[in-house]
Amino acid sequence: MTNTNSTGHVVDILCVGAGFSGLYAAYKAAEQGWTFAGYEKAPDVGGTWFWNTYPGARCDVESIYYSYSFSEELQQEWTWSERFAPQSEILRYLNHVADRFDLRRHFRFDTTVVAANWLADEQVWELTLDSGETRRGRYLVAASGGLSTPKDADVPGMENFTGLTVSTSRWNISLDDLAGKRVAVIGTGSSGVQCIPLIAEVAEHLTVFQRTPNWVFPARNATLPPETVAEIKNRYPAIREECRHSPGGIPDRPVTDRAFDVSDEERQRRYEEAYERSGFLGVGAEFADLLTDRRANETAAEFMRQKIRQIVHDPRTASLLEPQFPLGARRSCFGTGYYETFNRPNVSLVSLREEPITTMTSGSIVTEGGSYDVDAIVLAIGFDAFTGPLFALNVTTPHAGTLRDAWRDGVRTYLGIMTAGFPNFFMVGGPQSPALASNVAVTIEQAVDWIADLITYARTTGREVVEPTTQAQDDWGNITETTVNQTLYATTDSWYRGSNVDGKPTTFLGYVGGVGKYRRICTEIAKRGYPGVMIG
Ligand code: FAD
Ligand code: N01
Repeated sequence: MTNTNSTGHVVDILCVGAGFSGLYAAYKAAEQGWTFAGYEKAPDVGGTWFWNTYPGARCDVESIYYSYSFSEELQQEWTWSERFAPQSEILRYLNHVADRFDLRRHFRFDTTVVAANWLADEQVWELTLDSGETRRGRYLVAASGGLSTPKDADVPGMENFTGLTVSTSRWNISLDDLAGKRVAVIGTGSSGVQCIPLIAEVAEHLTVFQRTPNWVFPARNATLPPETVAEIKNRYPAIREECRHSPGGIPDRPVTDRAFDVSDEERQRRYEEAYERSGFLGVGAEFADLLTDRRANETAAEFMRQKIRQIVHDPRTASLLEPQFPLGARRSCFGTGYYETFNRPNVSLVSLREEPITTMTSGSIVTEGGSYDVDAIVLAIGFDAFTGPLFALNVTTPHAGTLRDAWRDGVRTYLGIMTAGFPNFFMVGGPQSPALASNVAVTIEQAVDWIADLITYARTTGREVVEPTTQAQDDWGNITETTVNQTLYATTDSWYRGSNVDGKPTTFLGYVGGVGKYRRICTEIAKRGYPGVMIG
């Protein structure tokens, strides 16, 4: 069970990535008695929580749910300090998990996988590492993350700027380095929304360059009192079970009535209550039809726009901050003092819709409307989601070619876990899985368990090679498309659809039917002996 396989030696499981997914894959392999060799480009475990160390980084799914459920001992001994733990605490947790279950020894760090080739004659995967060494294994698990490849800095003129430049997803400075400086933040998704208020506190002046305003709900973070922690620990198994069978991977708050089933006053009252509650079951989930009916959605959207106008003093700034796309149709943001930040005298907002960036000089950002002198630029421009890290693996088989070729017109998967033409290749939290719109920790555990069950099933019948049929894959593609087309997600461009990256095919990258329903589908398939999978 050690990560020492040399060329020629074949381990059971090769794995890329040592975040939430890779760590659980290593745990599972050890439990099954399988040999496992994991590779991680970072110097340590943590994945997302290793790389995204920008000020204000924290989860927005409550930590008591956004954590592993596989070990009762682990969930009893670990205590989350806050409702939404900061990045440093989540990283500490993942390090604790690695140590607690002795997982670190299964990974080689500071090692990037640059190619993965299926050797059809030998029926093994061969990884090429950045050192030039090769490693072989029967199964390849891409635990490489959905949001692990930063988007290229596609802002005009970046190469001219000679001041400090830092990206939220590869943060390598301290907040103090921005103290007293004229700072620009480009991007107002979840990362921008979390760091903007903190940068504003130290910068001499902060200019926020916003292209699309997003919906920002108050995070309402708080420390977790000991009695709440005790109560959770008491009920943890039941809470986890609820998460597994819920729509979003968090305990559900089922609503059946629709926005126009109630009076205007009642609707307003309920939105107010939901706004105080916040979280993923806040305003956007107050009525059953908010993500399927545009008129219904507009009632919630207008409620939130009013909040923005109430908070932000300058009417023009408030109006620039008001999103115009349906509430929740992109990944919503959860902020602490976000809108309030725009009332500070040292903060200004530039709408890139009104004045796009044309170029930069050594010390300024030039837009169609003017020039802004800055000492530092913070890029919060997001990720090449899902396909970015997968394509970088150069996964190739003799008959299907590269994954990039196979998915030239858009992603094609079976359950978001496998893909036709690529035997013994698995993705954890992959595209077309519920990872995009759920508590990802739940989806990760479920995917790893399902993969392990499939391998075990194949092996107990004396077989080693598993690959989905194109029919099963097409069927899954149709299910994900049909499901999303019933929602307002389908109406809006964002990384959810791949439209944030130039040239990327715009297919929706997730299954939005809910983690509970997805689990039922996957379990049923397993019970029926994996009818969509060729096992040989
Ligand atoms: P990652 O954590 O991304 O780990 C993948 C690892 O693979 C990385 O360490 C990477 O270096 C490594 N890797 C990739 N390619 C290679 C290669 N070729 N060679 C070697 N190593 C490679 N989800 C939630 O559910 N709730 C949240 O609150 C939440 N907050 C988030 C906050 C931020 C700032 C971000 C960016 C994402 C957040 N997410 C959240 C999504 C988050 O990515 C997942 O929850 C989860 O951390 C994914 O774990 P993972 O192990 O699958 O991938
Ligand atoms: O990235 P994003 P993110 N010029 O793609 C703008 C998770 N996460 O890192 O929308 C100017 O959402 C872009 O504008 P537009 C979460 O799942 C969670 O913030 O393309 N602007 C947008 O405003 C999240 O959804 C947390 O018009 C440019 C922003 O940059 C996902 O990660 C925290 C630009 C990018 O927003 C990604 O979030 C952080 C350009 N060339 C991340 N290119 C939690 O809170 C892009 N933009 C748990």
